Amino acid sequence: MLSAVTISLVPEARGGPFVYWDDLAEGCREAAARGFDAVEVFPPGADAVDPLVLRSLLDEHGLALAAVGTGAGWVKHKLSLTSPDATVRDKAIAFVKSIMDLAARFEAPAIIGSMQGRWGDGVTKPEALRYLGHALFKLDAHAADLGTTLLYEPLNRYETNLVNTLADAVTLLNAIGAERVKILADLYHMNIEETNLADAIRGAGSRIGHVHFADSNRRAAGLGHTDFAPVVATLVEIGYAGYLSAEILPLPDADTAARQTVAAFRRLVG
Ligand SMILES: [Mn+2]
Repeated sequence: MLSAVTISLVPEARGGPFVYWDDLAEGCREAAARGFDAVEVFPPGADAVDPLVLRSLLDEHGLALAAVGTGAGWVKHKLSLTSPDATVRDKAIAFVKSIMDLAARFEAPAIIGSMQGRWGDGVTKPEALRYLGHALFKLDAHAADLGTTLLYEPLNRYETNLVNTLADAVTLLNAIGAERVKILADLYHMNIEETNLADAIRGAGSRIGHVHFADSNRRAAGLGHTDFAPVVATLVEIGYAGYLSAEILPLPDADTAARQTVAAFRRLVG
């Protein structure tokens, strides 16, 4: 397993679970100084990141790109894959594709989290799940064209009412036959929704393509009450070799959160 840390370039997401903010170069410099293997970037849009600049920053600091978030499509542009408006759904798919195109240049996946939206306000649950399945089916094909993968993230009940557990995500992905869509297991969301973290990870098994490494309160691992030992043991058991990416609040400050994460990662993973 490898370590990663989040960098947000989206002012509208302020208060969200990102360690570094606003400055890609500074975020990469700090990530490398703390000893992370990779960065996970949350951009306002695909055109906000110059691939040549990102490439030189990653090379300069010996970092990889772990993943790229698409949440700004919702936070900034109010796009959703399950909007009642077909035009909005199409724009949401186009937004995700543009992020996938950027990420694929770095052999990284894009993440679908808040872009999945929710049912209600003109959309029934079956309709929303149909829209989501349709979107993931199309995006799975786009991932195949790019030779990449896509990450789909179940969220806790306060952030979506569509898919809250890893098991429900497996059911959804099996139903549409998606081959290149992997599940993002976010340990903070799971802490709210799963009966048992280890059992949920074991159940999703090889479907898991990325992990958001956060404690029970969305702070750095070790600053909440999650027991990480069985979580990491189960990730080892299923053969998970991807990232543990710190999508966490920068508390008490970004540097302390980063140092705490690296210390926990080294203690747990070695
Ligand atoms: Mn997450």
